[in-house]
Amino acid sequence: MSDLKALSEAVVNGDTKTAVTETQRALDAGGSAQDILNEGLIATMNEVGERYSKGLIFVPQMLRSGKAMQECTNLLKPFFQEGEVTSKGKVLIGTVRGDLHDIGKNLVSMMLEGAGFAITDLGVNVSPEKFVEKTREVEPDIVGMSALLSTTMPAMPQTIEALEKAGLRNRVKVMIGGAPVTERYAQKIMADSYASDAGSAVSKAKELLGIS
Ligand code: B1M
Repeated sequence: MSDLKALSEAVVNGDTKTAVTETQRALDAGGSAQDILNEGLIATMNEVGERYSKGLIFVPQMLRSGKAMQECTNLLKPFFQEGEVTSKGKVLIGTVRGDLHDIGKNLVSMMLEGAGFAITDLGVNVSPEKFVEKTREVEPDIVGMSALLSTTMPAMPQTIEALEKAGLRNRVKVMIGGAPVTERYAQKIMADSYASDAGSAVSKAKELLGIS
């Protein structure tokens, strides 16, 4: 899809206005929202990460790219809304303590919501105590945790432990994800499920609750 090149460039440059225009242009040209998301946006954020790793860009540029991506994702949201909310189950989701990355977590929320789950999104930098408090209040079927930093991954087992101590662990399924997280890590910390991307988060969530 050559049209997505301009979108990708705009996201890399943190040019939100052009990125949004290009997203709309791609949709108007009949592009699928899924392709625009995967090829135009997610792939571009990986490129942004590589540029940051190589020292070609710095945190402010990364932040601008993130903002551009979020705005474009908002435009795509209606295309992923198919199911009837609340019919599938309740998901409490957040990015773990110390971690401010929310683009992936927001995509997972968007896809789950589109598939019919009711979402309570706790945002970023969510402490184990907050997860516990909200689990009591919301009574979710699934607690979802996202982490993008290797340094914040330990907050996942800490949250699971906090749920255990509060006597809530056996009332919920725990799903985890985020770029540094692996299936193996999920098994190690005794999470119930791991999803590598937003699409598989939906199938894993359904699997966890035994629905098709
Ligand atoms: Co940061 N950052 N960042 N960053 N950032 C990474 C993660 C990094 C890999 C960049 C790099 O070095 N190449 C690196 C982490 C290294 C590591 O720990 N291994 C890094 C760093 C170092 C940092 C700072 C420490 C930089 C600094 O300050 N010196 C700092 C930390 C701040 C903090 O959190 N305390 C920081 C800050 C930021 C910004 C704020 C500027 C910005 C975030 C903006 C925002 O989120 N609102 C930012 C960004 C944009 C990135 C990169 C470039 C892009 C992340 C992203 O949005 N990807 C990232 C590089 C990269 O990932 N390649 C990087 C797109 C998104 C769709 O993918 O989040 O992986 P992802 O989500 C996927 C899956 O992982 C999965 O589904 C999603 C959709 O398919 N998934 C789940 C995610 N959560 C899930 C939960 C589930 C299931 C699946 O179940 C519940």
